[in-house]
Amino acid sequence: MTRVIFLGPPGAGKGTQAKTLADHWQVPHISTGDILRSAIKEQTPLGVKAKSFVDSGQLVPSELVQDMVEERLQKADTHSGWILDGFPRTVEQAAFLDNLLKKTNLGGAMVINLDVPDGVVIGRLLERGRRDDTEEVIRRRLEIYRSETTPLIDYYGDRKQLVVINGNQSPDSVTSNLKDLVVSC
Ligand code: B4P
Repeated sequence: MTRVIFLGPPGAGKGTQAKTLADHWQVPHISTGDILRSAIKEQTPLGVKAKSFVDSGQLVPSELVQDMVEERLQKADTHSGWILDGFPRTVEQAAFLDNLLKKTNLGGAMVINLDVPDGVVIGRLLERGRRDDTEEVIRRRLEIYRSETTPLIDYYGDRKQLVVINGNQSPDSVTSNLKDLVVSC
């Protein structure tokens, strides 16, 4: 069973790699950012609550995202595995996910940290130009990444679940490193 979690700063290529590998491994790509953006577009109750957080580069309150992930992981297409992109982003969310996985008795996941320097991710995101890709919002997302998400590197490192991949290479080279890694595990 393929269960992979992508960590990394905004713009590290989590979404880019998760999409490609989900096709390759035939498992669902679960992106909390994509689910939130689609809820915002459709103006669902979740979307209305999440909008101001996403637009300003802050984390959406964990209880909203956790409910969303729990519901998604109960769908039938997750039985053969999944790729989680953008979740967990805090130690609280990681502990929540651990509990959820314990309940299913199917073991843990492999956690991949895509390592990319700040200067490179800022350039990539400015070029992408999504509505939350303005310089000010990108800098806020990076600050929050440092304070809230980097503790997960130790969290998963201590649990021997973490692998670091150099994300500062061409998308194809990163994909090839990731395929080699997961085949060899
Ligand atoms: P996300 O949608 O997760 O966005 P991201 O971190 O900016 O993007 P990612 O790393 O996936 O980069 P991508 O592959 O697209 O989050 C957005 C917002 O949602 C957050 O700020 C927050 O508000 C909210 N949110 C989401 N999850 C949450 C959670 N768990 N808790 C609370 N709030 C949450 O790549 C970026 C660009 O780089 C693309 O243009 C791509 O083409 C390019 N690129 C990728 N790989 C490249 C490479 N190797 N070389 C050159 N360019 C590359």
